[in-house]
Amino acid sequence: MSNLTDVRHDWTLKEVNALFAMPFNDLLFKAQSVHRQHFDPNEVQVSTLLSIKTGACPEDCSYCPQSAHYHTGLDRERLMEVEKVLSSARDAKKAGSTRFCMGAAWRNPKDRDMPYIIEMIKGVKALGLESCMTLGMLTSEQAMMLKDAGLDYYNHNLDTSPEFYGEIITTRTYQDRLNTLDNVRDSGMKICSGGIVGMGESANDRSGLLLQLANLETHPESVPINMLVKVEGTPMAEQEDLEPFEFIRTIAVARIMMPKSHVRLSAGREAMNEQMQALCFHAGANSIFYGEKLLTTPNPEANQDMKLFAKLGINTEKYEGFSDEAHESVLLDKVREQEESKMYYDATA
Ligand code: SAM
Ligand code: DTB
Ligand code: SF4
Repeated sequence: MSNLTDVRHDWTLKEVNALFAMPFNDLLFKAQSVHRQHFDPNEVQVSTLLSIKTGACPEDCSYCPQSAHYHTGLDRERLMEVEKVLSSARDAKKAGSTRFCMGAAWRNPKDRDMPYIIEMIKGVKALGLESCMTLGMLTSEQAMMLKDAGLDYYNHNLDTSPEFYGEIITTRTYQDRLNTLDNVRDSGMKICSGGIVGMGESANDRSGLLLQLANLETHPESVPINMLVKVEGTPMAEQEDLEPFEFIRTIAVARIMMPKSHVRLSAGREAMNEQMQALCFHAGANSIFYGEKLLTTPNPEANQDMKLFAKLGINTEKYEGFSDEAHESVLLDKVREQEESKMYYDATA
């Protein structure tokens, strides 16, 4: 067995399954111990998402509300104007977010889109935010263009194990995804890559996903673990809930296997209570998507998250561009606003 500071790339399925099978308290203790070797245990990084091009995607990812293959009632939208994107980025910064993630419902970006994408990256960087994009598959030339524009992170998820993958998506292969990750890595950008659980996969598939991520030559710097958001009209709408402890275990095992990566408690928080989220942070999650919307589905209100952080004594990670005072004052304003609206409600109830 490895010790708490090892960063390994040679995990076996048997070892991963053995981590999942540990008694819950032992697993959480191990994950928290690993976490403390590399991170401040009371600090969480916050990222805000924006859908810059929504719906009508040609891919058939069976969890996704944006696929043109399903009828989810989502209005399709063209690529957003650069100024509108930057206005959302300013709001995200005001709300205390340090990373701005822009997502497009594309199989891959087209050449004609690139000038706008590049302007968006430059604008977000100029605001002093970290930038992230998720635009589908990338060629090595496209990855270099994004890197040259200043993009910090590229998100491209493996989603699940290679074995289960074919039951979820048929329009692109697992190898296509690995190739895009290679192109992003070679460009020098940081990688954000994770997956979704609760899609009806087996325990071996959850292990298999983490095995793929942790055995990459370099671990993704960010690892989003999404709980399936069930959307009416998709083939996954009626999927049975994943046992909540199994989700927390997935976070813990990801933390142990990729000790230096930020593990993000990603989609699905809207359906989680505070206690469950607190256990995820205890298991080593140290990043969230912050703001009332993910790409197209709801996320907890920023005020709710700030209140939870206050209850847990969690601070949000700062970014170079932020002074401590500016950061604190943004967050305190948020909590104060919430308190005032509660007092008003109590007084008028
Ligand atoms: N179209 C690009 C792509 O798929 O490569 C980027 C955007 S796509 C919406 C980004 C990721 O969102 C997907 O890889 C998937 O992991 C996640 N996602 C999409 N729908 C989801 C859902 N219903 N529940 C949880 N995660 C979801
Ligand atoms: C990731 O792993 N999760 C985010 C982000 N990367 C792009 C997306 C979650 C999408 C949830 C469904 C929706 O809001 O459309
Ligand atoms: Fe399209 Fe991305 Fe949704 Fe798949 S996950 S259908 S590629 S937007």
